[in-house]
Amino acid sequence: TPRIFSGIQPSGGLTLGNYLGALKRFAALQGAGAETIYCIVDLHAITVWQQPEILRARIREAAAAFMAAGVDPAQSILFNQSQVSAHAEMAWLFNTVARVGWMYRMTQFKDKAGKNSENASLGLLAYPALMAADILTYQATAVPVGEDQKQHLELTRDIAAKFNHDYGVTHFPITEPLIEGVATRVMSLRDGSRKMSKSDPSDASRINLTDDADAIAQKIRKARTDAEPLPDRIEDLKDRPEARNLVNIYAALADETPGSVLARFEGQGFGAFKPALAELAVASLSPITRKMAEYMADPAEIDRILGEGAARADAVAQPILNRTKDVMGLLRSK
Ligand code: AQP
Repeated sequence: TPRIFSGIQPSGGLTLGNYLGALKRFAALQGAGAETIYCIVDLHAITVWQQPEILRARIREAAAAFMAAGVDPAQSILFNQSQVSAHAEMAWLFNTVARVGWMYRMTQFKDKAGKNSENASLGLLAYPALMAADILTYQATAVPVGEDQKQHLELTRDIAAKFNHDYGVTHFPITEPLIEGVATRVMSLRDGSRKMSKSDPSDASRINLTDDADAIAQKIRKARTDAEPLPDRIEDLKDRPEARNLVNIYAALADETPGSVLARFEGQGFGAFKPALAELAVASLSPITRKMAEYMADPAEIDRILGEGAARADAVAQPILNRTKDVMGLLRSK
């Protein structure tokens, strides 16, 4: 059976971008004849500074968001990365396979390290090797992600191929990225050229999964747009990134194509479109926000679920890690 793996960083409150690009699809992929393994990647989050108490809360909040979005811990394995030591061990092995030059080429490293990259954590540079470890420790065959993770997935494939080649084995699969749908890159509500991101300093740029109905409606009302009416074809929004983004968000929330959304709103301006989008967003997200709050009310239960998920993940990961060590000639007691 195909095995699907994906993760989300608890580096902030999750956004509509994380929901449409990741969580909603994670839930949809369950029970479709594949094994699904989903991870809150806390070891990735600490590649930039995290306040310990806040991080702990955000790991639980992310777990609540997964479940509220429909990830069922009985159907999928749901856990946090640092509880399964195979991730960190495999990442070290991959640090010896990956090349330094591969890491410097990553656009996410360049973006997050900024001008003073000498001062970035070594972990931020090695981030993609840990991500390859997350995926390949389960020999996962497919990874659903948003567009921004495409380059890291190509690096995962490069690491798998180099490992297999260097050691003359077919140990690791060449994982397929699943970048599908109209919401693979949800943009900021304030700037149509930037990705909606949980770590954007402007709260108005994103919709948080914890936002209430008023906040959602207000952010959509204030979203940057233009004064033109909507056309009937999405291609005609090529040079209007903010407008295109809102139409794509509508389509993704409604499970429609952008074309069918435009067929309904053609010729209308944002005075009509924004209230309709706000209503749809509130109707879609409110049940998730409510369920998240219910889960968050019982942190001990979240910890129990994550602990159980970690034990199941560990059972899959250990034999693959052991086999990797054997292939590399590392001695272990049997
Ligand atoms: N704007 C987005 N549109 C579509 N998909 C998105 N994803 C993130 N932002 C968008 C997808 O969500 C998954 C988890 O992402 P992540 O938490 O690993 O980190 P990220 O991609 O770096 O996302 P953020 O929100 O921008 O986090 P920060 O601000 O911490 O860097 C991935 O599948 C991602 O593609």
